[in-house]
Amino acid sequence: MRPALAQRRRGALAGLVAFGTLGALLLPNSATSATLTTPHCPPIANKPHQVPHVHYDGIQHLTYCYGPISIQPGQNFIRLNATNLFPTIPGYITRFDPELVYPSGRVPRVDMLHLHHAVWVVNGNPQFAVGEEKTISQLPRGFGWRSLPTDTWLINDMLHDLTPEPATVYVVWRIDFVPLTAPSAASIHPVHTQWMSVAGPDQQVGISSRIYPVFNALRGMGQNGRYTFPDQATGANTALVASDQSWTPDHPVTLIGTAGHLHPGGLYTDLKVTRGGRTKRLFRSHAHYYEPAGEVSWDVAMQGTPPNWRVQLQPGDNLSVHATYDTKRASWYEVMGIMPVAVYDGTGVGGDDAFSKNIPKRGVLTHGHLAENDHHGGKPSGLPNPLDLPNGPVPRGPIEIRDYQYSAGDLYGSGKARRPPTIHAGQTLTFDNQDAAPATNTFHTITSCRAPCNRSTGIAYPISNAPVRFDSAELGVNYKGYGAPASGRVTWTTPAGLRAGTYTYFCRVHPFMRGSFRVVK
Ligand SMILES: [Cu+2]
Repeated sequence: MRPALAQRRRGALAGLVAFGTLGALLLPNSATSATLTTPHCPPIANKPHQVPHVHYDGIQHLTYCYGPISIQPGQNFIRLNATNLFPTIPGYITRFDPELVYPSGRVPRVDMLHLHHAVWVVNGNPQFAVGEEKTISQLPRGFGWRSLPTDTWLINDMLHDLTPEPATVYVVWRIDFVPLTAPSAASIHPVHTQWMSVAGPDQQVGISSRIYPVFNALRGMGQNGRYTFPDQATGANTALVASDQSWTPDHPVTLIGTAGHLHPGGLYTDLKVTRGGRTKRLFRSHAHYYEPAGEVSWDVAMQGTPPNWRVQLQPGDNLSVHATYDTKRASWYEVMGIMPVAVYDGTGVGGDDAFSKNIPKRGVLTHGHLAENDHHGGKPSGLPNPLDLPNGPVPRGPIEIRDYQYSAGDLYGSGKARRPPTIHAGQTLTFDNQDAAPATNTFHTITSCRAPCNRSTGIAYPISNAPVRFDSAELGVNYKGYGAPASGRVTWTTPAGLRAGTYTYFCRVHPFMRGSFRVVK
């Protein structure tokens, strides 16, 4: 095993301790404020500079730990499961704060293991959602999601293990809950979540669907290094637009709050309204990157609407969501643009008409920089510079990907196997993901990165920034018939007609995997 992998293994195992079994939720009591937790939940730290709680007499702070979940090495599956981890009495949920933890309570490093996304589906409707930016949803005073013991909850999650090591985790949601029996509940107005997503067609197109609502924002798309989806979508990308990219209420409503969900490379999401041919932006959720390298990693927090943001819509108004990515620096594959909007059915709860000038614009960051994002990468690593390596032999068959290693041209290889396999212009190389065999079913990609692409792995390195763009998509077979995120293929062939030069690549799923090949005249 390569030294880097051995280190990773020790690092990952250090976080594993014994875990308990799933137990029943402690019954709530009637104190002015109570803190309750599923019994096996470890202590969970608050996020730094978190958006303040809105306090109510009788409020309960509930922590639900979903798991233990065993994550297979290299896993990148989508799952959908029922859960009974929600309040057992009627009331209002006023805050939703998600987390991912090891059984110790420690938060995994985002470059090793992360919560790619999770969506909580209540009574068939997506109600809460989170990506690795871990936005906290805090409703302003006087609003809550109504919760009943008879509700049905599903969790759709995609947990991504970026390493070849297994792990055990819990997905955690901490909620503020005001029981209907608390006198303060009478002051709370119910909201529901209107799901707004730029991509994810009702009928799956490629890997994009309602359950995996993605599009690609590739280098050079859009204008001046920025690509707004769906506004600037062209060609096949226009088929990826979601039906819930826009929504037209048939009765008066008041919008109470929203925040955007983006992937690295994302700059902002916009919520707009169109009435009688006029369009106005209601809120821009900026991605605030703490990442020193810029807009390239999960070291980011999203802006949510301020507490006094209230927007009245008339029947027939068209609400729409738009996502803008940076396409100057790199290509971003399988990205999202989502804005769940909390909606009150009716008016009389404050706010102004959508076309008023009084709607507050300044967003609120829901938390500060998170320590799990401290491993940025991009430092000297001791890996060879493929530009300096002599020509390598051309493999007789496909380049196999096996045990997270490319059989020819892998920067971790030794001897001739490390040299870039060299082909003549007009020839191609084919890759075959052997790790996609049923026993392991690990997805890999071959994605171009700027040479030498040999620096240390982290949340900001490598990225898909090569002058020549190529990407294999995720080679593998999907879990339980979901059409995503794998492409459903296990082989990929390099583009024909590559010019002479040395090409470097990485795996988007496991970015420590690096390789090169060479084209000569
Ligand atoms: Cu991989």
